[in-house]
Amino acid sequence: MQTPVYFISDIHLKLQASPKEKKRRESLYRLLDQIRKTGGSCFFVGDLFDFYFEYPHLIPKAYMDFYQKAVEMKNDGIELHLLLGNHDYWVQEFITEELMDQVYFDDAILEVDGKKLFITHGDGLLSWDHGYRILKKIIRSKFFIWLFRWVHPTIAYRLANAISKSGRHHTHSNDFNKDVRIEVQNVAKNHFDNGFDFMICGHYHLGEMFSVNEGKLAVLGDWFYRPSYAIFDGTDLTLHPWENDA
Ligand SMILES: [Mn+2]
Repeated sequence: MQTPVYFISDIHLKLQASPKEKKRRESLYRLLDQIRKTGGSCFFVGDLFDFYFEYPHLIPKAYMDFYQKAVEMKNDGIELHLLLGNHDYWVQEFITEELMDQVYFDDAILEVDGKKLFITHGDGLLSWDHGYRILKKIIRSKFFIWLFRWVHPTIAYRLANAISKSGRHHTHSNDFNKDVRIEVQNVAKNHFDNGFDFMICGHYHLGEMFSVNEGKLAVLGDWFYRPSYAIFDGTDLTLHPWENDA
């Protein structure tokens, strides 16, 4: 994989256009344009889309500007990687074959310039999250996806939009975040004990970096309140805020 590798997650591109959404996308595209200038790879660590479900002959039109930007990046020689999150797991050939260089349906293990990286979206990682892990298995099963495909797209997307609007996944209580910090660091420690140098995780919207033993853990921020990205330059992993004036 080409370095530097940029890691971004939880952008949650919305189905519904709004002035706020337009500003968010413009800010994202400024970062992506910067990546085009430096070269390297861009690794989306899940929940790039707030909802994505692809049908054999249909793709969502709400993300047209992103598809365009992705093509521009590829034309400039940027490698595009997408590890799927709990909001955008249901991709098919358009994403896997046309848009991205590589798509990961599960956690990814990378070896770049002699360093070992463990990359996970992070959903279902918490030890007490038993119910979610079962739900995750169901909604990712071939049968569920087959069944959902028979729901008319207009109804499927209306449903998704309603769920997305009611979602409060962007802010978590302080107590929850405290537990997450402890838990994710425990998971990271385990990986570092097994030879990994770095771990990158999304989903929890923290935008924080932790040193655990000899390793480093980045829990990426979301693109609502604390846009941030991590860079692996071939030696070290660092976390950076992006246009973070809110
Ligand atoms: Mn997520």
